[in-house]
Amino acid sequence: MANKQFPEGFLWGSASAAYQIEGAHDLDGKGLSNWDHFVRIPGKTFKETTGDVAVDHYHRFAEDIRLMAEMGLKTYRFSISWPRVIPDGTGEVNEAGLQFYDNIINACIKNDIVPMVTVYHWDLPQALVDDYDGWEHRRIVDDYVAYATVLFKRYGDRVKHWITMNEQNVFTMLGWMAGMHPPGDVANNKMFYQVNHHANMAHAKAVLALKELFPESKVGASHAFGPAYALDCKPENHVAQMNSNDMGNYWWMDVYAYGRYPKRTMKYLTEMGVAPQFEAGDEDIMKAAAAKVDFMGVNYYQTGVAEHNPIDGVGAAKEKMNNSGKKGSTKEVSGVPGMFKRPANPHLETTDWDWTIDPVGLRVCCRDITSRYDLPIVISENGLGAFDKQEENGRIHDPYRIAYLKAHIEELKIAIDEGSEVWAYCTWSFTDLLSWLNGYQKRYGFVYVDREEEEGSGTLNRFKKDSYYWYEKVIASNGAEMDFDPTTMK
Ligand code: BGP
Repeated sequence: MANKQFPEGFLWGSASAAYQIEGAHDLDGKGLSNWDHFVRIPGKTFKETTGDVAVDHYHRFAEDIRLMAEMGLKTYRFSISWPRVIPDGTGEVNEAGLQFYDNIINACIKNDIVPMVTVYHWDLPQALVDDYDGWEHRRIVDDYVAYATVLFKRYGDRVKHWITMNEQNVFTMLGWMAGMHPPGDVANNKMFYQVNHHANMAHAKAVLALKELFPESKVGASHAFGPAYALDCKPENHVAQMNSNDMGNYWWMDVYAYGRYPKRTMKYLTEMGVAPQFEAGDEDIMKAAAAKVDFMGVNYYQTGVAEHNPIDGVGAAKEKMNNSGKKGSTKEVSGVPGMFKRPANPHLETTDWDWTIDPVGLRVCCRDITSRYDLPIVISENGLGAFDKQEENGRIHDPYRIAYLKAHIEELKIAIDEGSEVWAYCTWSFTDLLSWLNGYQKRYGFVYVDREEEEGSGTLNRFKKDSYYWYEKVIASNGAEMDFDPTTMK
């Protein structure tokens, strides 16, 4: 049993994001966000779902945190809504918004749950978009840092773990390349890289600001790490794999950890005329911040495959992603001409939304980070989106989720045994919540929330799923007991 246990003090956690749970989108002085606008454009989200009410965490946070406490959760990762705190994005601060997060933080601490705060999980004040196109303008850097500093000053006495950015690679890729997140731009390579540079500078300056105020705090950014395997041992496919990891992962993680961009990709972007523009001093700031970053945050869901793609080969996907949960509806192979393409992996099962299920991939992430950066790791998200059904007696049997989490936690333990320093494992998510593009039917939580896509469709009441009881045992045994069968419970 002893050597099955995770390191002492390991943070067993779960995660959420403001827009996906809070609701109250226009209450108590909150400003509107880019997402409040985007979801109202017909066809952008599954069945036009919005986060107007979401799972009403704004009014039910006390109950949600009580459920976390009952489970024995060690850390809760949540995000703060920028427009709730600074309605116009810059300038006046909304005290009611700050108070809401005070209440959450205090409730966590009272229940021995370490609060882990994400500064930015995609909901940008719409006022900044109206004013100067948000992330597209360099002005965002100072506004972001001013916002982050408000949070650091207000909560820094109690919050010791900070995540500056959630999945910068995803919100920029879907926002400026795939047209699926705000602002809905397509194949805008030049802006994509520029926006990323702005986000990198915002991250870097916020790290420096935090360390100035609270040198002992722990800070990192959360990257959606999807490692690529080479299709086979053909040398050109190995090069494709290097290109894929460089462009899809190290482009962000090297900035967080080293304060510089990978050379091969920078050369490629320069040749294409889409490399980001720097201001004087940016490189020094990026390096100074990287030296102060404490951990690499990893959101891990799936791996990909890389294959050689000639310069006249396939480009970005034209088909829509599978947002319906109809398994097998993604067939298209996409890629970056001259760099790589992404065929399917015949060795892996997939979810109903066509995401590969690959527990070993989580170990690959940890091993890679340990070798490349030698930084501690926080798994800030990992989980399975599935169709859960509530039975008449109120129970929700989700053995598929338990199997998924168990397999991933086992691989995480192997990574730790192999030398990775892992501080935390946060599942996605604690309660069911809104999936940005996939509505409410794609459920991730330990706690079932009674609602469907239509507003007003359920009671919003909470119910513990089988996986809730299972994770409770995992936490109580510090990872040693993973075979508990919750269906045996009355
Ligand atoms: C990550 C995001 C989360 C969450 C999760 C599940 O990319 O950080 O906010 O949504 O993925 O994704 P989805 O909701 O698309 O299934």
